[in-house]
Amino acid sequence: MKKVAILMGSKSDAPVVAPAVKTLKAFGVEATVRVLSAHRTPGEAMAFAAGAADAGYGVMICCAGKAAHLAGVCAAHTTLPVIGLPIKSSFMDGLDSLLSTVQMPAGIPVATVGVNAAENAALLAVQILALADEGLTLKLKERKAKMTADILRDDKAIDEIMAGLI
Ligand code: RP5
Repeated sequence: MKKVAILMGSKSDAPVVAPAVKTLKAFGVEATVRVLSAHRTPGEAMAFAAGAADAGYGVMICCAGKAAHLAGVCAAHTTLPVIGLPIKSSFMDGLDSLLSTVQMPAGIPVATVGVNAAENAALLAVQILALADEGLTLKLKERKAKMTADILRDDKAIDEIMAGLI
């Protein structure tokens, strides 16, 4: 199975990124986590992205806040799918990070998830890898079935829950 590379622009991003690592682990997907910045270590970030396909990675998840150019820079240097995870900043609740990740010029797509949406970034990576892995597809189906069961259980209990709140 191909691996997933998770790059974050700063170690300060780690608490937000952690659920992505946990989710990949739950699916048995091998992940490499690196701190590489588009601005502070541009050469290293570029070299990692350029070599990622040959190194056995199938997807890259790039996490950054503020002027969040990491995903875009990586996407410029690889043909692998790049998932952008915008990290909430102290400015506009992370709208700056979201827009600088998602608004890519034509030709260099970045599949951007929501601000701080680390679990979704990991799930999207698993879904991409699952295209070539039936075992992962099965696990994804099981997870969806559990989610459905959980919501239906909540639906049954909602009158009781509301009564406790009123
Ligand atoms: C970005 O700048 C990082 O991804 C981080 O979200 C933000 C702030 O970095 P630090 O100043 O905390 O290192 O490049």
